[in-house]
Amino acid sequence: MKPISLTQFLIEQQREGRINADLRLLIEVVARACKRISIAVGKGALGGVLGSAGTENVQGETQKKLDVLSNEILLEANAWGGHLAALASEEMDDPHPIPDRYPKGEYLLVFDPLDGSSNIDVNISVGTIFSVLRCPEGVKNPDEKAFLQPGTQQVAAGYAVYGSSTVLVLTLGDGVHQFTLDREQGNFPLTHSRLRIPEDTSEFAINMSNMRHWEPPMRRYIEELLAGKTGPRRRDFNMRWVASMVADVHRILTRGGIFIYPRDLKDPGKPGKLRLMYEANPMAFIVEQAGGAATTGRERILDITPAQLHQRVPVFLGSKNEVERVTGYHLAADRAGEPA
Ligand code: FDP
Repeated sequence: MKPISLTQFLIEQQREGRINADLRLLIEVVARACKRISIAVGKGALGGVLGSAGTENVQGETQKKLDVLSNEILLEANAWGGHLAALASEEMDDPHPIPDRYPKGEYLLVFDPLDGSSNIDVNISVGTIFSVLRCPEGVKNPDEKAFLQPGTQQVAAGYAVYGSSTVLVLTLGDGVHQFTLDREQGNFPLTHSRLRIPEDTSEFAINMSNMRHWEPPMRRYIEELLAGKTGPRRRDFNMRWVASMVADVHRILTRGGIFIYPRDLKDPGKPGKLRLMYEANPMAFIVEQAGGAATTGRERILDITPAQLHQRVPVFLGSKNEVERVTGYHLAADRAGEPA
């Protein structure tokens, strides 16, 4: 049987009363923008888009030309449709209002236009991550405060991976679904419904080069994995680290695993590397919807009320039993009053 397309899937969701017409349009527009980003990424050096843009984002990170282009594509695609009240991007200091010449809608869109920037120039998978919130009632001109909602308030989240194929993974709060870009037809057929992350895994993803900066419970957990069959876990574990969060999370969604970007003490003022609103929240929503778990090592990511748009958090997500184990190690160390 021919798979249904993203458009058909969304119409069915609307008929079943799960989404309204505006949210359907929003997802369609984001998917169309991802298709354009996919084309730009796929052109590589031929598109003249590789390399640095010579600018820095709000976090002080050097922007790549493709970071800037992807951000512009998402902004332009979403500004005029009438479905959004405002947008916020990892690449912009402040929320982006909808220009007065366009109608405004009830949703807020938050995105990381191109995740895994350091992999752009070396032909390794990168991606787009997005999250959709409702604009608080009565707010006509949403500022940063309107966006500071816990992840439990997300009405949709998804990501696209620009890899050997382009996939779009989506949750509307009722399971996780995967669509694959058909490059000839230009549409996104549904290729996997109701993805499930196995509860157990023997695969972990972490940047091991930071080990010396980790907190003791974190070191304990990884040391136990590395000890393999002869250690307390009594089995061998394998490591994979693409260094594009989208690609690492996609692998975990496909075959299980645990992804960790812990707090480290290299820069004690920084609670982690990854951004709560652009990366952790949408991925946590997706992972939980697929039966996995997502914590900061201490608390559920989706329960955090953000204090700032660009806030960072430690991230532990994926196969439930591993996330619960390492979270348990952190909580036990805190209870015992172990110094960090
Ligand atoms: P990048 O810095 O290349 O943009 O979003 C940050 C991120 O990539 C994630 O995609 C990735 O998981 C992580 O940082 C990679 O961090 P390391 O440089 O420490 O490997």
